Amino acid sequence: MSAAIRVVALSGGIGGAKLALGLYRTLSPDWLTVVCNTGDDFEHLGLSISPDLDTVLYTLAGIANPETGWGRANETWTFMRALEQLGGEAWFRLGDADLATHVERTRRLAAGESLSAISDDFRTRLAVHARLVPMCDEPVRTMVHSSDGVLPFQRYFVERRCAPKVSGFEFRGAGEASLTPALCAALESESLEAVVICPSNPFISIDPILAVPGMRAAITACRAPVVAVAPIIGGRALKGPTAKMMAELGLPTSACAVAEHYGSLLDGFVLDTADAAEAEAIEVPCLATRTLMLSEDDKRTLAAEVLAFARRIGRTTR
Ligand code: FO1
Repeated sequence: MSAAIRVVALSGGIGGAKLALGLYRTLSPDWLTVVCNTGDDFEHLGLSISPDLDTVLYTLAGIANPETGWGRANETWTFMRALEQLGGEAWFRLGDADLATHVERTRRLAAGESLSAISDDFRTRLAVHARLVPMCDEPVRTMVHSSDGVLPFQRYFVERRCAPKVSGFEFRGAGEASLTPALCAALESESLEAVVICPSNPFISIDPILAVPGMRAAITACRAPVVAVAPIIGGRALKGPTAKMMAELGLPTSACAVAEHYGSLLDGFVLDTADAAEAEAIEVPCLATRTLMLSEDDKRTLAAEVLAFARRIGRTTR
């Protein structure tokens, strides 16, 4: 199974999915394994919701909502309107077609299937040839320590629109989680050429993945270079609360601070040309290029550049 794996990408939702799509379109599709954050997962309306897995699944399947980046394209909202009318919880929007994903995942989890098995089946049914693996099969829940108290991730992110000031994060359940066979196989692959940390939020999208016991060690032990792409351009995050969080955590809102956050995990770092001057202060080799991904071409070009850079720098002794 692991024979063809050349690239492992670590991803959160929307920002990470863009580069994952670029990698998917650049490589032979079955060369790619995307490891998705499941710290954002939660139980809502009796359903098991896995937002980042679904965002990557829909994006690679070409059925993601282009306006929001999450949910499905051409969605209808009959269920949500009816729920609202009955006074139900409407702060987290589940479209009619998207609902099918959550209902089916919930049924299969209750029947004893693992999240890995369900995700693999969903991606096969939606004709996605890359492997899509959750960071683990056990429930891990990101809790946000904030000026409004300790909040479950989606309450902070969607309901309160990231307004509370953050002071830290907790990945509840991570201590009991373990690496899945699919993930181990991907990272141990003899053909692995690069591990790419997508331009996702380091604190709430990538750190939960790295919090799974054994994950850092497995990444460090793999034969390929590890390259991260900065989610910050010119001191700002294009989407989402990365820059706001960094400021609230007392960090500079810079690409350099992101590289420092990943520290010795990295063999190389990709930052935007706007931040090229920061490369001098970064301890690993850097590639300064355009990291803004607006078009399909941007995604493919950045993916190809990241892979060429990884090949060029190779693996340092970690
Ligand atoms: N994000 C929102 O801002 N509002 C929503 O109502 C919302 C619903 C939603 C439903 C399914 C799904 O897979 C994702 C959804 N998201 C929504 C996105 C999600 O909350 C975040 O983007 C991620 O958790 C952060 O990566």
